[in-house]
Amino acid sequence: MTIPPLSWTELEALAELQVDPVNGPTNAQACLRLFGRDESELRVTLYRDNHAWCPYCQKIWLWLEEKQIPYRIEKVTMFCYGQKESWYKRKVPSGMLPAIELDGRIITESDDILIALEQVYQPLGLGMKHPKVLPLRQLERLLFRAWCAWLCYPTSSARQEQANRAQFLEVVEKVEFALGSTPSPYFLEEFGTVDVIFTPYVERMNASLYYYKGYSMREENPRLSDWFAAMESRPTYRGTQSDFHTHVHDLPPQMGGCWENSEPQTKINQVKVDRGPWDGLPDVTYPEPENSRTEALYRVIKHRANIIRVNPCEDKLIDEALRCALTSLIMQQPCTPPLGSDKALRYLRDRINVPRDMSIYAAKRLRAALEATAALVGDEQGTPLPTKHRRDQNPAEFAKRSRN
Ligand SMILES: N[C@@H](CCC(=O)N[C@@H](CS)C(=O)NCC(=O)O)C(=O)O
Repeated sequence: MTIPPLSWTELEALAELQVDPVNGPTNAQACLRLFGRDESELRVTLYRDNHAWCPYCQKIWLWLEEKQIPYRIEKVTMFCYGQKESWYKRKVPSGMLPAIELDGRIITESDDILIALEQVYQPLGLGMKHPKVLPLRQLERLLFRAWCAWLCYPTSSARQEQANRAQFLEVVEKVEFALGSTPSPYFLEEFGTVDVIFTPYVERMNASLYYYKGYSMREENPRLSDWFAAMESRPTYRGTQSDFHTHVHDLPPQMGGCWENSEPQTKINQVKVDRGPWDGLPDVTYPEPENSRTEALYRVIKHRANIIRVNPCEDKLIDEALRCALTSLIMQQPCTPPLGSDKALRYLRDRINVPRDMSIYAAKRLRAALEATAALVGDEQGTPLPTKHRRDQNPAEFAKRSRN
């Protein structure tokens, strides 16, 4: 038995969500963060990418959120999904992200940015140049290079693949040792800069190795597992946290390619990430918030005009199909969409972007509702996601509403 779709007005009435992007918890939608303080205290603007894909931007974002420094956010297009804004190139000719403007001075390079921020606002825990921090910063770069060597180059033989894997695991052992050398789940006695520096790439390693190499970094390493759980206890991290689906499809164009191996586990993991079920993936372990369905509904309703417009299927078809998926999401009952809309629903399923669009659990709920609704009428997949660029995600298409 399936139920009829609700109208947009009926759906809107169910999408009541209290959001305060400026003073509330960390979120990807805000263009201003005040933490309850006055605008006169603003000294910092963070320039970061629209989609929250840039790992070095996440590092600065997390640091500012942890320190509760009032700041503005200006979102800039990355080369892989659109055209770099000319106003940004006048400020930063290379177009590279992140950058900050601190008291009118532009600073680039994420490490230099943190050092400059520490001078004004004091370090987060131990500072960037502290003797306990320096070797851990080097370890993070060592881990990054071993990850790139394994993931981002094609291998000529199974032996080479094994050697790359072994080299990465050797560095992971060093990370496990470092994490185990203090009683806290963090890298040092207390949470601080080092944890912020490790976060962006460890999150991307966890996602990409699961999907392209069949290796579950978070599940196979007890100290890293505890570290992830500790990070997830922080609302700041939750607000910047992405999911497996987003990362595995945003990384190839950014990294110049991600190469999968031939392990049976790799195929199994790829099906789970692409087709679901998405709950139970080791990309998040904190308990699901009560309002995840409402959050997903609220976010889709807010952007529905653009979501419908950019979908390759006819507007009327996706309009009704989308209402069916949202009705099913919120009423927790099946709602049959029009024939031929399976492809349109799956197109959207594959383009939900965490945390840009919504938080991780809201996205899982929405993906599941889109998939279950599509499956009622067919098994046609959406247009495949490109791997060389992501211009299907060009923010210019969402420009009018992207500042909300
Ligand atoms: N060493 C730099 C690296 C920054 C970097 O590589 N940024 C990339 C994005 S992750 C970038 O801006 N690329 C240009 C683009 O994609 O538009 C830092 O630490 O800030």
